[in-house]
Amino acid sequence: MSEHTWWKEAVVYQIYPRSFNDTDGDGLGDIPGITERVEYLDELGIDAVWLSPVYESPQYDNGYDVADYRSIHSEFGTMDDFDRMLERLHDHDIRLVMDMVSNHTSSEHEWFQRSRSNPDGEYGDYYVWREGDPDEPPNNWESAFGGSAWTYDEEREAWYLHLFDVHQPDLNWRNPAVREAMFDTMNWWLDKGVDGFRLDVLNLLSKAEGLPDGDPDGEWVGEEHFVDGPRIHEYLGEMHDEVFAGRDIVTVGEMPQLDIETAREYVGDGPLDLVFPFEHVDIDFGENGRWDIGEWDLTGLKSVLDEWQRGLEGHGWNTIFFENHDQPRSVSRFGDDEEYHYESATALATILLTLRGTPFIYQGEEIGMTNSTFESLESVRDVDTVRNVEELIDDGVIEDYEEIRPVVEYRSRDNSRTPMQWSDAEHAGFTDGEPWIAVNDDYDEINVASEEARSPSVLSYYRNLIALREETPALVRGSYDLHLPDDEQLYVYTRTLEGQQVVVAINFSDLDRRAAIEPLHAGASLLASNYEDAPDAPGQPVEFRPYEARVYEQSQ
Ligand code: TEU
Repeated sequence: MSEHTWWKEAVVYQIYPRSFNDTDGDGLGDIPGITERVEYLDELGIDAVWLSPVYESPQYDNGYDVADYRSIHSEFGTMDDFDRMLERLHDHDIRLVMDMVSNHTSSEHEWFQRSRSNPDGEYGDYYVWREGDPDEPPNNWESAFGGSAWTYDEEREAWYLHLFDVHQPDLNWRNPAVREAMFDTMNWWLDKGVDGFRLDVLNLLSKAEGLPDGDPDGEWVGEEHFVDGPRIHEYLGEMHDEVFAGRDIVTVGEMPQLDIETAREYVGDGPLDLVFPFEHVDIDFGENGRWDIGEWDLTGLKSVLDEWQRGLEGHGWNTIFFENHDQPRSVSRFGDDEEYHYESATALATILLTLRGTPFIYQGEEIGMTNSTFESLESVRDVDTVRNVEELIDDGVIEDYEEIRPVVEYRSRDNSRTPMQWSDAEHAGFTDGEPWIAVNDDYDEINVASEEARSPSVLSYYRNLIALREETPALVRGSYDLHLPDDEQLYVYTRTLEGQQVVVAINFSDLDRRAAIEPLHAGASLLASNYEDAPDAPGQPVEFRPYEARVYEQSQ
């Protein structure tokens, strides 16, 4: 962990550039589109932007397949555009966190091209190659996007590993030259003035010696040999020393399959400031995993979040998030995107902005954007969804798309990738052209302009709560305690710091509820609520309406 800790006080906003704001009419968001909206970000009150990849890329995985780490994808703009955006953000005291993809590159990256054409050359050992029978992959590892993690390359006459798409070959981190090349790249961006990195699938860099078969019944076949692998701490230690040390930056490792014990090794005295775990957003997986919908309940959600809150207290620092570009929309998933859209979106905002940790808001979450509809597989753009659905059909698990459509509309990453809804103009004011993915049908109701005109609105609630967090030390640094852990409806916790105590009490359900909120004193005063007529002083028992959230302050 670095000695600079501005990121503990920061609220971060994630921009998925492809879907944020298009200024040149090609239907794809761009960097000038971000620059144009810096005032909007400033008004929201956020302190940093995490920008999903904008590097040159063939875009098979929307930029997570990088073809050149030091140039900007032309559809997004130029390096001059980037510099202007960075300057504008900094003028507004907003920091910029880049997304660094270091586990794999695009197959169009020059390194891969040279690696496949010349096994004995400088780049020959840059990727994970295995020779052998072209009909028999080297092991049974699976790609996160479905199917084998290996593809046979006719040119090199060898197999290469790709834990994600076939166009995303895994780098060979055992090779010191690969590590040096990635560290150089990262230093290059930091020297340019960016303020940190979100590091893509960072705990997958180290693959087990000999690449042994994984448990064929595992959730992600092979994971025991590449998640938190044997040399991961060595690699991240080096990364820390070569890149992060002595800089005033933030580092966030994205870490699939991470548990709390392992997380403690990465943050605190470990090499990173923050990690993104996924346990809390995996609670609604079904019996057959991600492409199946399972039941979730509030006690389950509270218990996972509580475990992370307590598990890192006094040791490291949490990230708090419900959405990103890989997750469906939280109001559709955990809330009620119809009858209680405003109430449940703001109840979620309350949790996001008052738990202990650095909150990450994903674009559109602050206006309560919802899951979309995908009528056919042709309307789906996400490589993860398309490949997995095709595999389920090929394997005979499902007959056709229609059978899995409800799951896609619940879970697909495309749900969060539909264009940002700025207004009720054509294409939600996102583009003058044809958007690369269809705009959500509800854009005429849910959009920034209408949120700005309406009071109260999800957007105004976000603005208020971000400001409140900023001016309330207990909400940032305060210790955390959960109350009523077994209550199926109420989410109640306190944040306490040097005599100041904040009590957060939320009725996370669509039913009324009357309950005594034990930690609340008679002298408490209301700081925020998503119901305008919530009383300033709490009478006991408290009467909650559906999804009512209240934040009180009291002396302690
Ligand atoms: O995601 C990593 C990851 O494991 C998942 O969140 C993944 O998106 C999916 O749900 C499959 O299990 C990161 C990026 O955030 C994602 O957009 C990329 O597709 C992926 O890595 C590969 O770079």
